[in-house]
Amino acid sequence: MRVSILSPSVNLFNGYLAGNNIGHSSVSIGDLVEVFREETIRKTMDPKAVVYEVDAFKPVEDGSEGGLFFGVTRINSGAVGKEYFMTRGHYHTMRNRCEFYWGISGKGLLILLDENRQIKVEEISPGSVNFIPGYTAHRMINTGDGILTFGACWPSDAGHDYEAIRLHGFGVRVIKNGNGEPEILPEA
Ligand code: M6P
Ligand code: ZN
Repeated sequence: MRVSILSPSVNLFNGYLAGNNIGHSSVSIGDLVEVFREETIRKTMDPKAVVYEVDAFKPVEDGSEGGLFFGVTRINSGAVGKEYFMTRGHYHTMRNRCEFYWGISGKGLLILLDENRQIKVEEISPGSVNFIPGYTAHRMINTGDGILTFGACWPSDAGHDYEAIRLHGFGVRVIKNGNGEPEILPEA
């Protein structure tokens, strides 16, 4: 029997994924209409400025049952007004599907919102692991001065539901206060 050794197509430690079955997406200021509190400020900003990028390793078909996807997201440091750059945030279309997030570089906060609108905020830093239960929307926020890079692993049939967030929001906003520290405010 001859067994050959293949090099892995994914390298986690540099914060980038490259190789077969890896998709790349980039989300800019112009894509995030009405996501930040200060929509009027967002409209004055360069629409091409990148807020975050996602590399997603999808070794099985999107939507297939039983598989897993693996992503790396890089959120730039920045803000719209006082509100830190963040992901759009989503529930899973299949509401009971869970996910892991883990910190690779930089620092931030993970907002978890369940269907009873109970909110939990968890810190993320290099090496930290966060479990996202089912029925829970999740949004990552870069509260640091550098790029926040985090990994994610989720079921291939989870899907993304952005609509519930667009309609009802996350319940809280994370802003940089006068001391330069993150502060969590109830959504107006
Ligand atoms: C992580 C995963 C992805 C998600 C990405 C960006 O990598 O949770 O499924 O797409 O973050 O988050 P969002 O889709 O909310 O913008
Ligand atoms: Zn998810």
